[in-house]
Amino acid sequence: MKVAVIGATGMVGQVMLKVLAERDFPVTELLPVASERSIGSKINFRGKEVEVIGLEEAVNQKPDLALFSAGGETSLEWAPKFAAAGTTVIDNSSAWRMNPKHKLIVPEINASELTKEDKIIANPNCSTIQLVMALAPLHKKYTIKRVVVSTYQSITGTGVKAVQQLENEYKGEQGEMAYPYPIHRNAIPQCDVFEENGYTKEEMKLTNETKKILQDDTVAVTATAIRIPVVGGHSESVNITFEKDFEVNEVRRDLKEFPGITVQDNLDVNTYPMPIYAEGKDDVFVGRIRRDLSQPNSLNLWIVADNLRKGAATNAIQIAEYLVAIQLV
Ligand code: A2P
Ligand code: 11C
Repeated sequence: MKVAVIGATGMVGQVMLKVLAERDFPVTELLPVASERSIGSKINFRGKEVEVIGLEEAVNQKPDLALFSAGGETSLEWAPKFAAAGTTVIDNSSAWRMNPKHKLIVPEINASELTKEDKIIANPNCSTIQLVMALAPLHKKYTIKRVVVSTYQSITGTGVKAVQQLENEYKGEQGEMAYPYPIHRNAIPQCDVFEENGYTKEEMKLTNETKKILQDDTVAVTATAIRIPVVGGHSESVNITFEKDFEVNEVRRDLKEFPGITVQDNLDVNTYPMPIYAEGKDDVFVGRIRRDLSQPNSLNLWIVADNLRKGAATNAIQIAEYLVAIQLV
């Protein structure tokens, strides 16, 4: 299969290449694509050097599949051109996510929505993916009324510039700032830009994308997204109120049984999810599962996942694997 990775030199693109190789995705030809300034440079794929090409050349080569992670504008302009050439696009940007004509997919939850008509498929935001992974099985069984989520997000979600900012701050050096404030020894209550309603874009993605994936607008979601000086994964403190009551042990079992979730919840030995252990893994880790003692039918959870893997590259490649398995690509 001819596979184009758009944004192959970027933070998520590099992880996409790694995950394609690790999972033995049937790539017969790889087309690594980046901006003009990278054309002609070499990237490594499965131990071989491959030359980076531009978007025009890639579309002319009519790949079977294109994985996009080069920002919303590139996706808006180029995904339709690839689709018109017969390529199936899986897009990691926010460009198509809330467009009602496009599906927003987390394979464990709603891959069965996909049909051969879907030529541009949206990959959700990283913090949304790990949240809905835990919500989906619980919503099915106990019916979620409301979710209150606070995130503790890795700087890798912002990209290379943020990683550089933190490294500069460690060393006490001046450099380009990805954030309006220092991130070392800090917590910044702003992920992405503010909208008119006082929430950030990241917070609104958590609200809106969750409803779309669960196919249920009645699920109320309120979010606060915080950037912390961590690499390796996003963490989320989640409070859920259900319509029906539950047994905590049964919830633990429901989560354990859901594909792609690993429960890490043993207080006797201080076991709970943390980004240093989630880093490099494909699963979503859930722990601190406990009843909210302050009101009926309510639960508290702690969810951690590698935002570049399940939050981006792995989820996109799992969508591709599903399409291959049912012969849509
Ligand atoms: P380049 O490395 O040439 O800038 P990140 O999210 O880590 O910043 O990475 C963004 C990725 O998207 C990089 O691979 C970058 O390529 C690529 N990219 C950015 N703008 C464009 C564009 N206009 N056309 C194609 N690729 C782009
Ligand atoms: C962050 N969630 O950590 C962002 C990064 O919509 O795909 C990914 C942005 C997106 O800041």
